[in-house]
Amino acid sequence: MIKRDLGEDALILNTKKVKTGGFLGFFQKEQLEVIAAVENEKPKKIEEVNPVDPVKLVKPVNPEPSDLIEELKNIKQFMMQVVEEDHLPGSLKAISKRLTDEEITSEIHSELISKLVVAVGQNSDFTDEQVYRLARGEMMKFIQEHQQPIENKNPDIICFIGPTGVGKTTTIAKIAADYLLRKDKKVGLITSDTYRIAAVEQLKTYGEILNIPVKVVETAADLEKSMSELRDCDIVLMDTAGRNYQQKQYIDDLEQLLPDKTKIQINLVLSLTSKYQDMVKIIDNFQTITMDQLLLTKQDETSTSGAILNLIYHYSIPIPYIANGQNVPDDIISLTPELLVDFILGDDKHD
Ligand SMILES: Nc1nc2c(ncn2[C@@H]2O[C@H](COP(=O)(O)OP(=O)(O)OP(=O)(O)O)[C@@H](O)[C@H]2O)c(=O)[nH]1
Ligand SMILES: [Mg+2]
Repeated sequence: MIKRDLGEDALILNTKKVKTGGFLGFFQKEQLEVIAAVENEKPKKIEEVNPVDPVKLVKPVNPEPSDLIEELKNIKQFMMQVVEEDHLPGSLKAISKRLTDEEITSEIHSELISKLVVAVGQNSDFTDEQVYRLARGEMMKFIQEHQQPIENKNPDIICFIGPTGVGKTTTIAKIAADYLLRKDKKVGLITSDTYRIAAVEQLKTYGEILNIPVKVVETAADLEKSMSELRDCDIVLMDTAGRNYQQKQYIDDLEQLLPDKTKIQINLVLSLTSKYQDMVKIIDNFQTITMDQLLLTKQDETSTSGAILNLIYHYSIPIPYIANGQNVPDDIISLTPELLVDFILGDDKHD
């Protein structure tokens, strides 16, 4: 059917069975999804084709015909055999499994594996070690292509928002200490968390240890006043109450409080111990308050780091730091491509 519709040169890239329709999982129809491409035409995704129905063409994918077709040619001879993980060469199977175990999204997974299939396929005598090195190289390139540079817009105030208990206050203390002790900056702290018992005391304790001022605010007017009082500081960090940002109402509340976008840098803090889909939901909810950066915490408490790569790729947002423990100020690291490759593929102790 593909050849009939797209011509003799059509190339089938992937086929898979999908279930559609039905009710509560019953009465579903099994259909065949076929992804095909043809030279001299934009590749087309053929979706949910019932083998007995006419072929339906939908959604042209990324229109970069010349590069894409060149790449497709290379992939052609291998791709047919590697539709399923079982057919990957052994050395690549281990890498593929690793990416799956790290909970990397299928889009990133196929992109990385396709590149490796091409590289490895032409040199079938590669050792596992060589394939592992290739995988590191491809992943490094992928991160460098997609990682957003950290903006230096010099805001009046840097605000930390995020779900409950992810480590906002602790991370602020770590960053404050870094600015104060390593970068020799004058730091001020503000908190709007008058919601949780002892939240103010928690930040004030860090303020006392570091000997820096802490202001408590409840309204936008308080915030303006405190920012003005702290105008001598090189950097002002603002803590907020943890909220369930899967509910939009809390985002609206926050919007009432925060100053003009030009004055503020917003850091959304998320914990790597949470589910990727829940992170996605929270980020997607922040339409009205655009985040400038993401900070990820509790890396020490999870064995998977794929979410970091997923967020870099799917959200194009800078991720400057990863927090990896409870110790203030030590447990925070700058995220580099090398480090992320180590997290995902393991450093020297790989299988
Ligand atoms: N293991 C680990 N624990 C962390 C990390 N960051 C923070 N914590 C711990 O997580 C707990 C909550 O930290 P807080 O900084 O109070 O979190 P928060 O986001 O300010 O919490 P709320 O203000 O209540 O929303 C504390 O026990 C911290 O020590 C981290 O990177 N790794
Ligand atoms: Mg807090």
